[in-house]
Amino acid sequence: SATGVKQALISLSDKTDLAHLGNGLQSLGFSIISTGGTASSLEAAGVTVTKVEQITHFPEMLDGRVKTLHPSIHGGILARRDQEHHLKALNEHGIGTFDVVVVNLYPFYNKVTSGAISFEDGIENIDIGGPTLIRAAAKNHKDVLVVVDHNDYPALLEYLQGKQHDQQFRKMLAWKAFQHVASYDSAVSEWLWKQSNKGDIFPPSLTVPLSLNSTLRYGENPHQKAAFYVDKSLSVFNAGGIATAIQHHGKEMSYNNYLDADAAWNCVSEFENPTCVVVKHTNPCGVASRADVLEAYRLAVKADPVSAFGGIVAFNTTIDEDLAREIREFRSPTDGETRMFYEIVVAPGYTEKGLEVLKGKSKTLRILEAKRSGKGMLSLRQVGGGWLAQESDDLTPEDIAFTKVSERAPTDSELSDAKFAWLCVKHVKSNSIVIAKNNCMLGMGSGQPNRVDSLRIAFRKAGEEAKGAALASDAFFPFAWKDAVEEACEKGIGVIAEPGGSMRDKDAVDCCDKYGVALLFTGVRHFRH
Ligand code: 93A
Repeated sequence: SATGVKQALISLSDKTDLAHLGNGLQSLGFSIISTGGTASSLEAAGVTVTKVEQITHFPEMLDGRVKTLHPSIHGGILARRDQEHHLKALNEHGIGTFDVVVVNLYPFYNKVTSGAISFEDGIENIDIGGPTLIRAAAKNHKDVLVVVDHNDYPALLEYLQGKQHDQQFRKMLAWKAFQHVASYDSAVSEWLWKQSNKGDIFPPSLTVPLSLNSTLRYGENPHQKAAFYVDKSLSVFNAGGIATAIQHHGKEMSYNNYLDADAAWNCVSEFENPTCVVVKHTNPCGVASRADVLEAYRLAVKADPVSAFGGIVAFNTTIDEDLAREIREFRSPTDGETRMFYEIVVAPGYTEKGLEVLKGKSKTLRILEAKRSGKGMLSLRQVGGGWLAQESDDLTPEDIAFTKVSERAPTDSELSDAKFAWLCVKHVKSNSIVIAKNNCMLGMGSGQPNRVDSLRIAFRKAGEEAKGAALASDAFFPFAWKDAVEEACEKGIGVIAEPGGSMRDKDAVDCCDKYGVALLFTGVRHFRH
């Protein structure tokens, strides 16, 4: 500093590892300046501290709103050490330079997500002085080391001891500092938006605080570099979903693993009864609900054993020892011999024994524990140069009237099959057709550029079992209605559920009446592109 003493400014809300930091800096000959609470903690740890007030000759005022906002502090951080007149100005005013600034902010984020706090309390938890210190130090990182994360204390001390000479260290700290402030401000702005707008989820601009969770081995293909970011938005973080899942076992998650696990988890989370969903390439290829979850599992695999091999298996119930054993041992219905192989198992929980047994299936099997995703989420998808935002598709069969438009009304079991098929079809990529019976998906067709092909694929998978089953179509049957609806009727389907709304609706009704098939209009569709 100007007086030849090295000075460090420390002001921390999160005081993790503070004693270690304070002692480390002190033994390196630093004089330590701190705000009230931090100074007390340092003193308690046996570190000698100068209070900020002794430097500013001002008391902390306005209930702490103004503590460090003073030229004696900010001059000492911002002065350019290579500019004579800067140093001269410091000298004239008796200001010493700071070489190290360690700050973390008021826990605004934790406060506003911890439950009901008043608007006034939220406002008081907006840190002003802290970000100002961080930004000033980060701007002058050439001469000031700025630390915002206690995980960086060891590296800071090593750097000051001359033990590490990373040329980029100062820049990395400055980058991290601005990131820290930026995500802090985005949390504040998101909260304010929510406070001032009645549930409108589309603000005029979006600041999504995305935090790097991990770099991935590669993207969809090995020649694409990839990374995984976690959304730290107030509304999204802690709202469940695959990004916050705990991995108990197995190989690291890949880019495609995240996509598939997300699809499986979202689908299985829709069901109330014990349910198993098998996903391959983001599409459910097997879905079954049963009081006995072991049976649900076997049926979900049997729906399409070829696709299920190497797939993702999701449950909405805790996996206990019996179920784990069944998952471990179950042999492919294709040959009755090969044990089924999966990439991932995901469930809301595991018993101790269940987890142990499942871990024994293979070293690589990824075992995930996830929380049900919240509803009313903002869904974002990238297109070249922009993002599309929409509300998540939260409609369930309970929200929908399955209106009979045919002569014949569906039987109770047909109606229940239609609702089950409808819930499945929502999670299959468009154009999608699902055939289901007795709470079990028998066949599905997905992603075809026309509905007739999807329908043929679904029937091929369902085979003879399609007779008397329910068929759901994510959107109405357009001019090709005749092929599709008639084909379904000819194959012996019992009931069809579709949105309706086509100019040719009447033809579809007439066709169903001709075959005595029950036709239900949902009035809503479930495109998933
Ligand atoms: O109220 S503030 O916005 N005004 C300030 O001048 C100020 N200076 C530091 N908050 C301020 N801080 C914050 O106080 C820091 O960011 C840190 O989180 C906290 C540390 O306070 P204490 O040392 O009293 O526990």
